[in-house]
Amino acid sequence: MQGKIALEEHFAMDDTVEQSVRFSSQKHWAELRSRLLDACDVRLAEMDRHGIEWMVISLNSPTVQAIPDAVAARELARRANDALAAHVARRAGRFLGFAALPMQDPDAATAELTRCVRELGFRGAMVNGFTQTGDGSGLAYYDLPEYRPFWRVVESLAVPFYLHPRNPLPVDARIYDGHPWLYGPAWAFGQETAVHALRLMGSGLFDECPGLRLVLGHMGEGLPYNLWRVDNANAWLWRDVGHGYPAKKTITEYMKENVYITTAGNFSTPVLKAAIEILGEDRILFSTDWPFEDIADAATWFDRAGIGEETRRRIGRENAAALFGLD
Ligand code: GRE
Ligand code: ZN
Repeated sequence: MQGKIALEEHFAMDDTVEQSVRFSSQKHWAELRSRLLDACDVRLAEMDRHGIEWMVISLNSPTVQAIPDAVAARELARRANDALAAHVARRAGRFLGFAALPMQDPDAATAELTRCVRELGFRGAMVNGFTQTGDGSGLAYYDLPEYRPFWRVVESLAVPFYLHPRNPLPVDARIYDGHPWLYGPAWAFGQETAVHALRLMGSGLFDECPGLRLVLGHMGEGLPYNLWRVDNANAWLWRDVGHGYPAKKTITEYMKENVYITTAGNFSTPVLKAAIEILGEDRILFSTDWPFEDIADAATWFDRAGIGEETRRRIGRENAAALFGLD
């Protein structure tokens, strides 16, 4: 399919690229590193070869979210966003930007997103999970009340917020002790991000901000498959014993009304078909997760998946075009 739009697509800067080394084998690191640092040429050639017209680019993970010092986080976010804006400007018509945000300080995050959208033309934010605070052991999840003014501004700017994975801190991940393969994309990323998304939905955030749009990668981090069970349990458990679910609707309703999922890094046709059936084809967006995944793998799979041409056009382009106001 020609004209695809992809939106979980990463780059790195010289001082953030090393954070991705742990996700690579030694054999592949030189290539992954150069693809992360490549602003343009390799990326664009891959896009041309595989029918991707637009790529929304974002900084690698966890970077800004792993800096407990709010001032340092603000400076890195600003520098990354300025660098990304320069890349995007060089390829107008092909590249768009997602802002990195210093969530350590909700006011600074609000100001940076506003600057990125209004002055740099960015189309939303990509935030790498919880933010570390204090001495680095503090965790901020964005359902906390201090983030509500931030969310109201995201809603009013009418841009999506992409919640991207990061690993849990080791102290919070004893279940993975002795099984390091479970960290990262194999399991921990999805587990961490799914729970964060559930916190956002269950907090009532989307009742207060009904126009807010959240994006989850990796086919929804496992959530579509489990929605029935989450809502079923919640329907009879929460009411009389105070389960801390102030939200007005079910998780399924928020997933269908406020959340988009992308195909980034999850190229399984049965999973895609289940997601279409559970959420509807208008909630799903094509992405690759370059350069942690190959554009060729993502696009070859997607272009051939047995979902029908009209559905393919919606997921491959039209849903994202509508979300970003592109066509
Ligand atoms: C990602 O950003 O999506 C990612 C990583 C590291 C490994 C795999 C992966 O940052 O998908
Ligand atoms: Zn990613």
